Amino acid sequence: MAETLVETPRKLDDAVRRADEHAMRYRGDFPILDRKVHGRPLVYLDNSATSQKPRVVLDALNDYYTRLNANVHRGLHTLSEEATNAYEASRERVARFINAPPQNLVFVRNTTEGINLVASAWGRKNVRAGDEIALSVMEHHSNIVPWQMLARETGAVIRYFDIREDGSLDMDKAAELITEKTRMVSLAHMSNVLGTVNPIEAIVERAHEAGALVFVDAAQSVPHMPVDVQRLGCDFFAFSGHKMCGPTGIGGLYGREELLEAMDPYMGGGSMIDEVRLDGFTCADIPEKFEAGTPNIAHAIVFGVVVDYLAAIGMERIHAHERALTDYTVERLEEIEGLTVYGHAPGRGGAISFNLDNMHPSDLSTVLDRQGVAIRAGHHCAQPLMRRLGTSYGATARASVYFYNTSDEIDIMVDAIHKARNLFGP
Ligand code: C6P
Repeated sequence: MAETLVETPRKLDDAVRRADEHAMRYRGDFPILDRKVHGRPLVYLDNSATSQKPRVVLDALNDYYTRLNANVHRGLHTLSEEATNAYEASRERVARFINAPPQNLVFVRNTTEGINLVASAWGRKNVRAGDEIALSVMEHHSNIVPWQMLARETGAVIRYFDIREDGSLDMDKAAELITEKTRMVSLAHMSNVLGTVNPIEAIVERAHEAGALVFVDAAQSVPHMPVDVQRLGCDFFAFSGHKMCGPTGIGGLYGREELLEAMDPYMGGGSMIDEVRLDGFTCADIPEKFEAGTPNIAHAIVFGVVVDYLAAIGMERIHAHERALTDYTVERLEEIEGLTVYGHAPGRGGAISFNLDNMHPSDLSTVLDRQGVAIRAGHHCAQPLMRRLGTSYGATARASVYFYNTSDEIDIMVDAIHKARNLFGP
């Protein structure tokens, strides 16, 4: 490694050493990683909440406003044409990143908006009283509340997959939970609390047999592993740019063509229409039908730069890096007396939740912050899961890694947890 953050005499296995080398190749791309917090080098382990942004993204944003700024799909002047071309070229690149046709990719603000769009625009048209929607107890609130709103409005019933001891989805109940009454199965691809990667292809097979659709909440998977919506076979799929090195306020919603075509618009206004008369309107084609109003042009264009940056690193390599670092993190955390790690499903991803006996996770997070270590503490927008896990404070601490994190940083966090333990007593 070109630079070490702490001196640790630990023997690292080859996979972790490769992950460290990989991280050191890219850390320099992220200016924020050079800053200090409370006089200590920043150790940023809150990547599931939002990732840091590389210089190419910062530069692209500056370049857009410096050189290109104009509204899209409206003007005939040069700037507007160039901005429109860049916006649509970015759609193509982002769509290619998940192996979707560009017209099937709607630019949305984030995963939350993608789920709300479908729960509202598809749900109101297709869900009736007594119909069922299947979710799981590990879902983020963004993949629970929009469906609960739809259920309230329509009289539909929501049923939940449980989890097994290791935090994996309990598939034994799949036949009971997905029946001919089920209209939609909506699941996280990767849990933001347990790191569990759910068996989407098996769910899709079961759901389609029963005549139900599948929505994949991919907020935590797209940034961290290769994904191919056509291979998954899902019907809808949503993700957020800010968790994958992009800016906030831009994300993607993929939907199968015939479903998007058949759906009514989510919002009305400029850009989503073909024609408006005093007695009514007709809609634009997909995906514009779902992009009412001036979109987040700058960030949509930068999203294309983001996926090119990640593709150049290689999603397989990012995934391998994080698998090695996740195993290392879990192993090191479990050396700490009185510490419980939640989630041991095989192939789990790098959102690693844990609790120390007799210490509120917020206190732990505050002590770690004093050492320059940023983790998240709280319910992680997954209160039903906190209850299901029986966490003492309805909360956990969570470290979440990305491809720029090293084992040295994990060691710094572990040392800081030991300090917190000494401070608050065992
Ligand atoms: N989870 C976390 O710290 P938005 O806010 O729309 O970009 O993403 C929502 C969302 C949906 N599903 C899953 C599985 C998620 O993890 C998130 C965001 C962040 O865990 C913020 S609460």
